Amino acid sequence: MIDSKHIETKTIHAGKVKDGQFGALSTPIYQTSTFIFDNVQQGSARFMGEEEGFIYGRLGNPTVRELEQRMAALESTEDAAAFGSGMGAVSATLLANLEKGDHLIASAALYGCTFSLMNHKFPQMGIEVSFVDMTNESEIRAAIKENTKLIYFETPINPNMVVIDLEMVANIAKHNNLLSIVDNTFMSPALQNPAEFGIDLIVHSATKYLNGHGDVIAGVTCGSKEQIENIKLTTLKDMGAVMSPNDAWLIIRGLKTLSVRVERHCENAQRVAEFLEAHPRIKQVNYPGLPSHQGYPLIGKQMRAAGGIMAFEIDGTFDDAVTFMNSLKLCSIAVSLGDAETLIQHPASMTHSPYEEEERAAAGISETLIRLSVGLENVHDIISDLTQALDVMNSRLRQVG
Ligand code: LCS
Repeated sequence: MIDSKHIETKTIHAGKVKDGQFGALSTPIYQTSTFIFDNVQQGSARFMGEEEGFIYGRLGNPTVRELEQRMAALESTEDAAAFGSGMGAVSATLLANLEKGDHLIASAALYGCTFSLMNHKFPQMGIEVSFVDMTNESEIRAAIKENTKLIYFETPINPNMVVIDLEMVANIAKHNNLLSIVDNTFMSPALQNPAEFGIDLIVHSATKYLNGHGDVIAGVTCGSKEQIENIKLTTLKDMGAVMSPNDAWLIIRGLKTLSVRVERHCENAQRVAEFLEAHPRIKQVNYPGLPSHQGYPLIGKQMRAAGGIMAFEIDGTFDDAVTFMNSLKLCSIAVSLGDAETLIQHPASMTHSPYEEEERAAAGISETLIRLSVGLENVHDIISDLTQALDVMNSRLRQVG
């Protein structure tokens, strides 16, 4: 085991399992659904937890286990559990810690499907949710009730890029005996380690930066040994959103370049954000790397850099925004984020369509907000594409005028 504090070294070596059989450099893919026992006694001992070893693919797999160990090392937690999607991680982590009659406090703005799970499914299950402004400490404290079990949020928030103070929320949770859970998808462990600020559980959509190549749907939860064991023995085992060994292998490969990829995403995004902020047809840019952003003071404290994602408002109508997006040539109109390709999407009609119009307004997600996940292309090419699309929008406006 390599003992380094440096993220560049950790993404390549930390948690790696040495291949004792052939010394393979790259992790073997154990593409198997089950594992043969030497005899009945061994099978029984494994089921009883009296002997370590693999049993059946839904209960664990060596390739998936290596990814879990790598993620625990990267997030500085005791352990981790891998899932077949980010939503698999979110739902299994929440449901392992909630039961009928419980209450949780969540940020009003969240990824659309996480909001949908909490706003639609949880009430049907007798789980109550209070949606609050997570930047407002007194609003969080005021929402705590007798039956409150946990606090859940994202930082930066998908899609409006509001940054939440991890230490502030972790302290409220600790003083009130609540569990704190954060979705760290937008930052990845290359830029932010919530456990260092006292957050109990960290969920990821591994579909995004962790894998980084737009070819996998997956999720991971990191936390204490006790918490991860509870999730694995309840909602992961019995609800079954497990990760496939092939996907685990792709993510392990993706992790090796996480820190260099994220460094370039950040550099490119900073340049694009500055370009957009200075453009006369852009009304507002939400990017934590800009001094105008509410989260800027937390850079250097809880985030090592501002990341690769931003949201912005065109100075115009919804139709102008559509013209702009449809005129892009290099940037792809697609949901998801954290890939090599620059991706652009319209949250109100796409990722955040599970919100009703009034709910979106309450969560600070406007109808004209555009989200941009800045890729790894040459930044001049990205800016040229944005420029020409804004020019097309402008010329249409002049024709109409
Ligand atoms: N958490 C966050 C912050 C996300 O952005 C997403 C997906 C998920 C969890 C769920 O992960 P999945 O199950 O898709 O792996 N976000 C998406 C987005 O913004 N566009 O497309 C998917």
